[in-house]
Amino acid sequence: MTSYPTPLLAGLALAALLSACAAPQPAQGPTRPAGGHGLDAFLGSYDADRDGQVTRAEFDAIRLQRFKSADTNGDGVLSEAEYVAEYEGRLKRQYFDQGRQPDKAYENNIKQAHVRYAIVNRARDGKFTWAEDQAIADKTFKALDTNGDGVVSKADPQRTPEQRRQANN
Ligand SMILES: [Ca+2]
Ligand SMILES: [Ca+2]
Ligand SMILES: [Ca+2]
Repeated sequence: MTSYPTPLLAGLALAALLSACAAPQPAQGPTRPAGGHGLDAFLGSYDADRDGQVTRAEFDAIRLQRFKSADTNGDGVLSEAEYVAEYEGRLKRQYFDQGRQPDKAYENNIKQAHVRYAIVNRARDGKFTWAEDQAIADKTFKALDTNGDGVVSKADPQRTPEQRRQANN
């Protein structure tokens, strides 16, 4: 049996309910499921209701959905193979939607997914947990919500790569 933290699920369900009341049109899902870099890619990957902003609830709901679908053996943690397979599934869909054949960039993206796994699975124990994912989600979301209003949108001034480098030093 896999157990995910139920208060989080309840919170997500509530958030989904609230946003469904606020926005009568049905959610259409993200435009760019396999993502990429930058604010546009982030909005494309996580703005499920396509209102131009990503709430923390939207971000968490999609991450949880990905985590659960990636956990094919249902043990509650992601192995490297599970993590990469889930990413590859999304990448395949994106290529299919764009009518593209797998190319050099595709192979590089898969290689990058292996590199990412090594980074996210800090303990190097082959068990990437939902708690580890949430810690990364916190950092990612805060880094993009530069105006600190709790949502990520085009209203958040993005740092240039140069500024980002300086901030990291
Ligand atoms: Ca949204
Ligand atoms: Ca697993
Ligand atoms: Ca913001």
